[in-house]
Amino acid sequence: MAMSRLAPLAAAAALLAWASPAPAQTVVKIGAALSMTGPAAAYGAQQKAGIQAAVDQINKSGELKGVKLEAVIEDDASTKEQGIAVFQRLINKDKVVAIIGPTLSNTATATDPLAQMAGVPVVAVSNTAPKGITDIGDWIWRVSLTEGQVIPGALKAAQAKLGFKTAGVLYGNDDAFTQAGYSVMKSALEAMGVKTVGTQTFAKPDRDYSAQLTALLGQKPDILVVSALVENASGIVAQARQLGYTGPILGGNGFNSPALIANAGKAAEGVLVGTAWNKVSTEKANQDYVALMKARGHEPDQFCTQAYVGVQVVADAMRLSGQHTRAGVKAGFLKVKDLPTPLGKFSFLPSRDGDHAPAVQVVKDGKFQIMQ
Ligand code: 1QQ
Repeated sequence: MAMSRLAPLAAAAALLAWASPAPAQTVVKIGAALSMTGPAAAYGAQQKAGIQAAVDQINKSGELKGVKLEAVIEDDASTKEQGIAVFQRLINKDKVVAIIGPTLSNTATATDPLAQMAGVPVVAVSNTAPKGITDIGDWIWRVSLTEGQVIPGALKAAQAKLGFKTAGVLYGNDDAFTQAGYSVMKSALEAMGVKTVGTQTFAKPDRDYSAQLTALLGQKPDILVVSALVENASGIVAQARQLGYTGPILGGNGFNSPALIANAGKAAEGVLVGTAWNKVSTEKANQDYVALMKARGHEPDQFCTQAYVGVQVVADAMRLSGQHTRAGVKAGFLKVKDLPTPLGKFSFLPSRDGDHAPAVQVVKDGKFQIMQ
C-alpha cells in the first residue's frame, strides 16, 4: 500500500531530475519601492511591468551566469512614511543588492538617506528633481533625466514651432518634484525671453483649479506651462479647456503618462511634454524592447521603459564588477558606459545622474507622438 502511494512520487522526482539538470544558481534580490497606490499610482503600475519584463529577460538570456534575479516589489503608497517603511524592509529583511525607486522625488528625499547610511545602491528611475536626489550621497544613482535636462529643450522646441512670447505658469507647491519642475520652467522661460504674465499654485489634494486658471487666462498668455503629477495635470488640462482656453499647454514629467490622455480625453490634444524615451527610435535596443513588451501584451510608457533600464543597469554593473553584492553593484556603476538600452546608449555622469538624449512629444489623435 505504502509502496503504491509513493511510486508515482518517485517517478515524478526521477523525471524532474532527468528533465532539469539545474545548474547551481544564486538568487539575487533587487528591491523596488513603487507607488502602486496614492497619487502616483499610474506611474507605479507601469514601472512594475518594466521591472518584471527586464528581470524575466535577463534571467532567460543567462547573461548573469549562475545568478538568477528576483524582484521584490513593494508599494510606497506615494508617501514618505510608507517609503521609509519599505526601504527598511528591503534593506534589513529582504537584504536586496540594490533598490529601484522610489517613484516620487518627494519620497526619495526621505528614503534615500537610509540606503546611503546602510550602503545599499539606489537607482532612481523616475525622480526628476534636479537637486536633492543623487547629491544625497555616493550610493544614490539615477537613470531618469532631470527636469533640468529635459524642460529647457522641450520649451525651445515648442517655441520654434509655436512662437509664443508670454506664459502663464501653474505648479504644485506641496511636492519636491512639482516645485523643482517649476523652478526649472521659470529660469528656462526667463532665459528664452518669454514673459511670465502670471504664476499660480495648487496642492495635491486639490481638484478644482478654476480660480487659478481664471486668473491666469485673464492675462491672455500665449502658452500655459504646468508642473503637476498626472492626477492634477489631467484636471488642470480639462478645466483649462472648459474655461475656453484653446492655446498650447506644456507640462513637465508628471504629464508623461497615458493616464493624462485617458483622464482628460480630447482636452489633452495638443499638450506638449518633454520625454526621456523616444518610443519611435529605430535603434536595435529600442526595437527589441518594443517587440518584447508587445509579446508580453503590455503597452509601455516612459516610466515602464525607465524602470526596465534601471534593472538593465544593475545587471550590467554586476557583470562589469563580477560581483553580485551591494558594493559590487556600486563598483560596477562606475564602469557602465554606452550601454545599449531602449532609452539610447546609457552612461552615468560624474554626478551619478543619467546621460542620454531626450525627445519632445505632443498629444495627437489621443496618443503621445514624438515631435520630429
Ligand atoms: C518625480 C517625478 C514624477 C512626475 C514621476 C514619478 O518626476 O517625482 O520626480
